[in-house]
Amino acid sequence: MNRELALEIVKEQLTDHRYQHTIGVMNSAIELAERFGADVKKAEMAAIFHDYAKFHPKEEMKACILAQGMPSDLLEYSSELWHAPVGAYLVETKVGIADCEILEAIRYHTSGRANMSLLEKVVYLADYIEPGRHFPGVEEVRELAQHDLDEALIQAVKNSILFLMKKNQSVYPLTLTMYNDLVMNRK
Ligand code: DGI
Ligand code: FE
Ligand code: FE
Ligand code: FE
Repeated sequence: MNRELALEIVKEQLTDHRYQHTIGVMNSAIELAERFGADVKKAEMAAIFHDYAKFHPKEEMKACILAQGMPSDLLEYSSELWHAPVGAYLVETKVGIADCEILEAIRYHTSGRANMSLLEKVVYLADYIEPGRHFPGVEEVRELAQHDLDEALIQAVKNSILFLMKKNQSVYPLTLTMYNDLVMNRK
């Protein structure tokens, strides 16, 4: 699928603001893929579709998680986590993207996980540093992303965990696993 068609398909699912975010993630993902040697075309596709399910009705996402045998512990944690695995499923079944690497990058773009593939890392980080993001600490992550993918990811996931903890919110176990994995395998 080419970029124009992909963007046309995803635009229908998103608000204007979220579509602009998607364009930012696409451009950042391409840049990171070029810099760190990931597949640029796959990074572009995964980025375009990463938030495909962002505005899917919660009840439908819940039903999808149960019906498709996705980890049911997702339902105990923030509903913000759901659009990632549900998005991967919809992008496969409704959009017709069959590439497993692209689908996994969509599936894990919110929670992260241990042993992330290069493509998963690129999409996760692009989602965090795209030019439209303005949260505290993002500039430091952007600078790290100039030369060290894993250090940038550690900083990004650490910021996210601290952000959730400051609000006394739960942290999904895979996110903690992502942090531990990156820190324990630090070069
Ligand atoms: O969809 P986006 O807003 O572009 O970004 P995202 O898919 O990374 O979603 C992040 C949201 O998910 C953010 O509002 C925080 C929320 N969230 C809730 N629980 C967790 C969580 N994010 C992570 N990484 N881990 C959690 O346990
Ligand atoms: Fe998202
Ligand atoms: Fe994210
Ligand atoms: Fe996003």
